[in-house]
Amino acid sequence: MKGHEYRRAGRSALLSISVAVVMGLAFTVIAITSAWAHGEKAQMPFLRMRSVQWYDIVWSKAEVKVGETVEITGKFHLSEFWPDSIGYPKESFLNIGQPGAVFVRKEVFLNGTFVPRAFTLEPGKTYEFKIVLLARRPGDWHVHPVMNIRNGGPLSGPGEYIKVTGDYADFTNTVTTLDGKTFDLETFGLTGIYSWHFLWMAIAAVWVAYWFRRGGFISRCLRVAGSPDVQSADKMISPLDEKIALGFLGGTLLIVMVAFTRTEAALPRALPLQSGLITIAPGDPAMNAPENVLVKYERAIYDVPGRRLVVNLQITNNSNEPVQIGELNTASVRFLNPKVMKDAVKYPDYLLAPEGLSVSDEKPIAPGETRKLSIIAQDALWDTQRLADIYYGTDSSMAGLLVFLGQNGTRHVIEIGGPAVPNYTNIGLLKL
Ligand SMILES: [Cu+2]
Repeated sequence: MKGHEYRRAGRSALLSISVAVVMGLAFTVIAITSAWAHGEKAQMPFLRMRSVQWYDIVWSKAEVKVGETVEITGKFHLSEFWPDSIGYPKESFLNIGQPGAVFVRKEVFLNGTFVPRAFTLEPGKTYEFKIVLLARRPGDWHVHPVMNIRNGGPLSGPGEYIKVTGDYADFTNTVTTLDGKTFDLETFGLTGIYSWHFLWMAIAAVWVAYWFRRGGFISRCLRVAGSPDVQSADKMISPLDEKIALGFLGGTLLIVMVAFTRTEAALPRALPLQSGLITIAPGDPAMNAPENVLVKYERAIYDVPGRRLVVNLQITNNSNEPVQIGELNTASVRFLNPKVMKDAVKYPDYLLAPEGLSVSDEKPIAPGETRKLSIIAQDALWDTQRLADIYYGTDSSMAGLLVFLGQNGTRHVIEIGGPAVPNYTNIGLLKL
């Protein structure tokens, strides 16, 4: 290799490093912004409207002390309109979305089954969940239930602030093992973790320094590249180098073997990390019973200038009481019909449109009656929650939960869904 070739190789190496650094910075910035918004808004509307339909979410307390528990309970309906572009929820995991390790997820239940690991969910079914959290760090934290789905990503539910008071120094997280020993997981094994990390870092530093002091890495790499054949390149490594390298290898293996044997002797009863899918018990049969209010989705438009979704439906009331439409819940945004939902609804403000839903014919639907009507979900939340982007979807479709309220207080939660065609001119209501 000639002088200018060395320079060119050096320049391209420098360029690669700069590109890597810039990309690293860019990813860090993206990670920070999405953590700020907890990522929901960054997800495409089809992902949020047609995957996990969270509802009846309750945060048991608005304020807790360090070391106290708080529960998030609720239900979710797994959409029948599950998009093809994301993984089928064969391997799913229920977690929470929080800004760092501010709460410890102590227990999780799905239909009453303890689910510390992954499980399979079935689209079209409704599930009940409970997450028990232990407050760890003082502060005001936004906490969401989150369903992680393999090849589907984290699907976030609504978030609410929980204030944690007290002192982090008081926090303990004790568990009792099967053989009756009690540990504080907050500090258990910490000395070991630090010692092992520092040991390996020290060994690595010596290893790097040993090779680096021979003229750096790039110049040696270029010398190898410039060598006429393999034998002359190999001459750069002396017999002493080889012995030292073997010493490093042998020493490392010896450390691992000795430490492993000692740990085995100290903790003879160790269970492997538990994996595999958990079978969830069937939930309350009422949750998945066939509804006696039938809804046929006819067509929908998303009116872009009006920020509203208009859906034409045909509703048959086979129940024994008159029913009215109270709410449309999609992507955790609740569009309420103020004529039906008269009491104040306790729900995170940033996802609530208290007067967001109107119905073309508000008269209660009588038992036995079939009626065609339009629902109109209109609110600035279509924009602020970036759901208006629905018309950028490759299969421009919506899905959501329609909530009917019976005159005697019965509630019917029914998923509706289908194509939603964008409209760019203000044409008013669709013709029925
Ligand atoms: Cu949040």
